[in-house]
Amino acid sequence: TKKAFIFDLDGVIVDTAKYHFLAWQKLAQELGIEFTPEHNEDLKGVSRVRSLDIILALGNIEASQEDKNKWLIQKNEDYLSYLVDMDESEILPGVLHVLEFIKEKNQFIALGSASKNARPILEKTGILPFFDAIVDGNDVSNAKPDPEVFLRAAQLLNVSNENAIVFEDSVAGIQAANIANMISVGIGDAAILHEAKYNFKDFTFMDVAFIEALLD
Ligand code: B16
Ligand code: MG
Repeated sequence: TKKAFIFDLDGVIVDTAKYHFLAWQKLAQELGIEFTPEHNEDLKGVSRVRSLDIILALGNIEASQEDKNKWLIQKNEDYLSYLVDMDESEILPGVLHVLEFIKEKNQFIALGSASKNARPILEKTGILPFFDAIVDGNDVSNAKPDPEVFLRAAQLLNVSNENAIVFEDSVAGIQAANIANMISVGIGDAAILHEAKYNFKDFTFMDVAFIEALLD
């Protein structure tokens, strides 16, 4: 049976977390809210709308829906301005090698991301053709740890959950994969991602033999 290898985007394929941080920090500054890199950790894998709520809570700010909508647009415009010059050099180390190996082995590759900006990022970095299915923030209504994003990716490929492998850098994403009965692979700090079935600091630590061993 063919397996589905489902990749999270931010923190797994590209390091866009730094751009999200810059854009949120700019907004926070305007609102007089202190927003640090540590605070930013809590936004990983979290939707845009919830991210804003978390930041406003930090500053004890209650805002109208109108203001919130305005700030969400402003944050996204700033974020997109950082992506203008994005190219393949922003793909995280080891990722291309793994994508190529999975393709060579004739297995499925999918994206399972909370981001509404996923497609342009895959295009700019030149890796869009690798993907057999893309499920992103435009397609789902329930955020990780709800498994919706990964379930839909597996469904699109007609692969059962047990035959899906999820690469994730966020705790919520690992939990979502586990809830879906998929094989969870943490990319990042193993102490933080300890609920994952397997852990790798990054893709340079993942030998293709690991992928090979998951196939049958
Ligand atoms: P956007 P992922 C997530 O992407 C990011 O980790 C998170 O920080 C961001 O707020 C979210 O996407 C929404 O992104 O504002 O572009 O729609 O890690 O699920 O690939
Ligand atoms: Mg992520």
